[in-house]
Amino acid sequence: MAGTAQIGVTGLAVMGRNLARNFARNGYTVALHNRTASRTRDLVEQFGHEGTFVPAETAEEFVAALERPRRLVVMVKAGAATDAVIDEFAPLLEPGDMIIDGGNAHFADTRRREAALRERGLHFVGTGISGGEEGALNGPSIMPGGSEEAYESLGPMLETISAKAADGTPCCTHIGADGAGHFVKMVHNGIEYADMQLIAEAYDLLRHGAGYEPARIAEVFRGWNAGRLDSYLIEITAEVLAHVDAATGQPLVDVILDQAEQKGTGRWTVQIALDLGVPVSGIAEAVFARSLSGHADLRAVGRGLAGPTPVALPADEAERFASQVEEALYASKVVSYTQGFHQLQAAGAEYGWTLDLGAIAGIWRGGCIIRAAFLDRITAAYAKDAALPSLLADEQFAGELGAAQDAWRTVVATAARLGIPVPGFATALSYYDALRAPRLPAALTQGQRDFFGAHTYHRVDRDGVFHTTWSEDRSEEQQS
Ligand code: NBP
Repeated sequence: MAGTAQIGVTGLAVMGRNLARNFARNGYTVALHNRTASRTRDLVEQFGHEGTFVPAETAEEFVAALERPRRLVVMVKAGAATDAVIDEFAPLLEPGDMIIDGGNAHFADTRRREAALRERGLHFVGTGISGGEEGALNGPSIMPGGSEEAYESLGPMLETISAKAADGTPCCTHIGADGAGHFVKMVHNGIEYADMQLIAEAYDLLRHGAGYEPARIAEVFRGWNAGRLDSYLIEITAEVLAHVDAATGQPLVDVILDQAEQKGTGRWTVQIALDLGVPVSGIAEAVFARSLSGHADLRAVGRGLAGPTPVALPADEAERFASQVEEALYASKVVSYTQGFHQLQAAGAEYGWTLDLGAIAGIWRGGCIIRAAFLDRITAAYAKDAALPSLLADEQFAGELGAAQDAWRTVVATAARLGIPVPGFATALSYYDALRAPRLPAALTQGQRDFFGAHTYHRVDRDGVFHTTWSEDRSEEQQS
């Protein structure tokens, strides 16, 4: 007998459990399964009243509970566990059935799994899900890859449980074939790293440059949140900075150990950007800044190095500086999104995905950590010109960065003068200036390469490939 559940979730730790509840709360009948059956029973005991659940103890029962074509969501620990679950379930499924991997898989694993399951007539839908446990329950941003055919069957359900943007649009769209969904989720996380790093630098500048205390900085961030920087991350930054530690009476931020951790998706973004040859320097600096913070021994040695001790600016200058920091933060943020979207464009070309970059920005407007008013602007930029080569080629963004650049330069220069590290702000400004430059010193790099390794070069005035015999000051054209 065919099952009745429209969807099933296997893997009922915090993410899977909340996702299953989200489906049930939206009126779907949800089959439940977990390797350790007690988790399944707990869910039904605690939340059974929220909707219609069909608990299953064995894989066979679980598969039998699903209507056809079956939609089976896997929410287990990414990596070997995902392969183990696929190996367990795939033999029980029939052509046309769908396995939806909602974990944080590496997109290359997703491509491998999709290809293998396609051979067996099964759809494998690697799906990026952003928003943590709260998002999983109340509406995440959802980035499904896989085939069009699978999306036709699955998409409406995912759109129903997804977050909604302020204009009511679901934060879910079909991203593209095979691993496209997990790729986009990965870049989303990389951008999140960059956003967080830039905000942290802005805080450091306000603290040690403007000389503001955390409570005052919280106020500044609240003000920024009412403007063009309006976003979840700016909002929570104000909350974190305003928080006072109950045990010591100090600002909590002062008693938190200053060593940041990372889960790996930011690192993947940078690793893959290197493979694709895309400069995502903002994301890379964010990953490196976290790494550096964790090298406690190195930092202990480095504390003795010479440098200026930051002396806060006079009060009247501090206020102007704070508004310049806002401009620098906004401009640097635009650059890190520019770089992230460049990576998406490059991946689309490399892996044959037709990515709708405007729609991708659109589904990050709700549910996820980087949700921000500013994303509407990215959608608008791609709506104007879907083939925009870079976000900085958009007139509006270019105009805003042009208007911000004096402040941006002042902030980076002031940080250097005061000895405040701003790797994110500085690399963003360098990227901007490198794009503006009529000539880059890459010409010299090419000369050096030809000098020591006969790597050849191109000329600006003639076609062809050239090599100079440096000892004889003789340049000759080479056949390529
Ligand atoms: P975990 O990543 O902690 O995984 C625990 C689940 O995996 C349990 O259900 C566990 O079953 C199951 N599992 C493991 Br471990 N090995 C298994 C195996 N060999 N066979 C079958 N099941 C196995 O859970 P989570 O924190 O809920 O995260 C689930 C996924 O969502 C992960 O991929 C994670 O990276 C991703 N995630 C995303 C976000 C986000 O914001 N999008 C946040 C957090 C996590 P058991 O109960 O029997 O041990």
